[in-house]
Amino acid sequence: MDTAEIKDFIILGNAKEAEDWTRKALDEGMDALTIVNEGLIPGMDVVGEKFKNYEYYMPEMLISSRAMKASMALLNPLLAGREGVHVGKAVIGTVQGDLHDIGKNLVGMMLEGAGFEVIDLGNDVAGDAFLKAVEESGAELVCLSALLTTTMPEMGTVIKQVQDAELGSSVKIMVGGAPVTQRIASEIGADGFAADAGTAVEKAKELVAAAVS
Ligand code: B1M
Repeated sequence: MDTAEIKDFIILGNAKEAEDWTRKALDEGMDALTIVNEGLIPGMDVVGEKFKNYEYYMPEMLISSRAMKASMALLNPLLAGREGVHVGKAVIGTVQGDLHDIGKNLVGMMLEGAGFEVIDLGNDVAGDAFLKAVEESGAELVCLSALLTTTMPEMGTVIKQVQDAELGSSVKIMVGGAPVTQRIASEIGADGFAADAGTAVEKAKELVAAAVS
């Protein structure tokens, strides 16, 4: 089977076809990570580009995201159960007041695909919830997403809350989302910033290595 097919199902938002294709590919022995890396992520990359170019609007975005989730539901248990690919534990969420979660979900999915254990708190997440999740899970990384200029400052609030909890250098914080820049990330005291889901994985690995050293 050709991963170009699942990529197209994601772009077109065909959830049923994406699910059936994934099931069949796994039955035929295709590697779960190959499906993520060669099918789902490139598919969502195209969807993201179409968004930027005003070719796709919210409904298309949501149905593509639903197709991706249908496939991921079959892949997640296989990725999570892999021995030797666990590279770190990350708590991820969209900050309080912000309901946008498509990009955050993509970042979470990419992290899982790369071997991270991901604790997804969803959207509109209060600082206390981030802190509680970190303390309970022992995660080395907190990933904050914000899509609104009005909710970006909330990332700074969460960062301060985590810093005040004195967890030391064992916890690193990465921020991202369309309006976020490296300059803003530095200003609010984040340890790292990534502009997209692909670079988020590289940055996450870098930060986790720094957290445990
Ligand atoms: Co809203 N929205 N929205 N929206 N929405 C934007 C963000 C906006 C730019 C649209 C516009 O005006 N042109 C604008 C924000 C303006 C601003 O603040 N500067 C906006 C607004 C104003 C609003 C409302 C206020 C509208 C209203 O009600 N008047 C409202 C706010 C609700 C709230 O949150 N409280 C609102 C609501 C919504 C919906 C609920 C309808 C829906 C969200 C559905 C959902 O997410 N489940 C929605 C959507 C879909 C969008 C747009 C159209 C698309 C966002 C998206 O999913 N992009 C957006 C306009 C646009 O971008 N063209 C818009 C695709 C996604 C893959 O990209 O999220 O950027 P993105 O994620 C990328 C990177 O940013 C990065 O990686 C991802 C993949 O590469 N990334 C990270 C993201 N998080 C990261 C974290 C990291 C690292 C990288 O590390 C931790």
